[in-house]
Amino acid sequence: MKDFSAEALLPQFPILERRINGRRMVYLDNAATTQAPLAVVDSITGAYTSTRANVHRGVHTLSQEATAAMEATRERVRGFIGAASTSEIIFTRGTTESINLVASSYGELLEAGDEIIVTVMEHHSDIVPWQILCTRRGTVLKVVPMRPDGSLDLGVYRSLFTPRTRLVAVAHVSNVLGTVNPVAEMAEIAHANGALILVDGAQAIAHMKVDVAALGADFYVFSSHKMYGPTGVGVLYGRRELLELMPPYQGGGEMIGHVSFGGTTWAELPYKFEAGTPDYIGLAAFRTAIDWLDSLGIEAVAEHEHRLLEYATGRMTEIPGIRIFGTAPGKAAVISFLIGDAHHYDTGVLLDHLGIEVRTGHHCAQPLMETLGIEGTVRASFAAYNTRADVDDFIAALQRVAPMLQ
Ligand code: C6P
Repeated sequence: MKDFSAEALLPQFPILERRINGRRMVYLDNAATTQAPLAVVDSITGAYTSTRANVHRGVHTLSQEATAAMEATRERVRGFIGAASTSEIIFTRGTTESINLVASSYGELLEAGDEIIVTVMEHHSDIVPWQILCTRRGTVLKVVPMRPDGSLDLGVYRSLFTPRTRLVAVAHVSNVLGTVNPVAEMAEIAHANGALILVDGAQAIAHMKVDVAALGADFYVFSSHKMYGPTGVGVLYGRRELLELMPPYQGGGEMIGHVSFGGTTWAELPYKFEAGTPDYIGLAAFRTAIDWLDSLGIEAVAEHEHRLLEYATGRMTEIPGIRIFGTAPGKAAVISFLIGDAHHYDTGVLLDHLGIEVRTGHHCAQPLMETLGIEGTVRASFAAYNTRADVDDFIAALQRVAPMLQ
């Protein structure tokens, strides 16, 4: 494993030098968006100042360079997640669009009465597209419950399959609980029952090694902005045989073979699913983000984040009145909590006064909140550049605000 020092990364993130309300900022909202290192910012600036031209449309040098930069990212993503071919890497606007693409396109192959299984801890992005599909095609949604610690009940999961089950959609890591779901085992069970599995990797991809083949994922989706990359770009990995069967998601430029009023044919994969001008500059910079993350060593990052998680969790339990939601073994570095009966929003505002940037609310997981019997939580989430000093400041701030709220 590579040597790792979060402190050594800090000069690459000028934003982390910001002061908020006169205090040193501690950025603990990484599950929402991670910050981007200077290398990524430079890559974006470099593209704007030297290679900005539309992709796949020109014979001219600039267009060819822009195209090559974007296609190099496709190959980088392929290698990063262990996909067999760049045909299986579809560029999208992010996790949300990737799931909507599958629900919309693969959904066309489903019939009324076909069943889709999701879990109670899914993000709205992995619930609502399936609900829309159910309304459109008469498919049926089933929900896997969880145990009190926030782990999935696989016994119930197994029992939900019927001959009509077509697809399972599950978060690799819960954005609220930090639970790391056993997706490889879930994939095996799905496949044994003749169903496919879509894995929402939004919260996993920057925090653990992901190999789509080892996981047995038929689809795997994620966003660049949660992995130190630009906003507005993301990935749908899909097994080639499935993508071949699926109809286009959107029509427009680049996704066609030939257009005529007598009938139109589709482009080869992956372009069949990439209508219109993509965010090619963001996509080029996305490769820089992957290079950067890879250079740290994802295992080293994971170990660092786990140490912070353990340290922060241990120190939080010293504070009277704190309730932590999600305690499954092996959980990722996300801590959702409440202080007594205080509203999550009040806690978030007070922490912000002290320079601590955490997320509050339902985290786009309202069905999970309903299950927990709460409206929302305060959530601290860690990334490679967070330090023990960040945790110390966070704990000191909690020690100050907790008595005010109870
Ligand atoms: N969760 C959070 O603060 P997009 O917005 O498309 O990049 O990602 C959506 C999404 C899908 N699945 C999971 C598990 C997620 O965590 C998210 C994004 C952010 O938790 C914003 S709500």
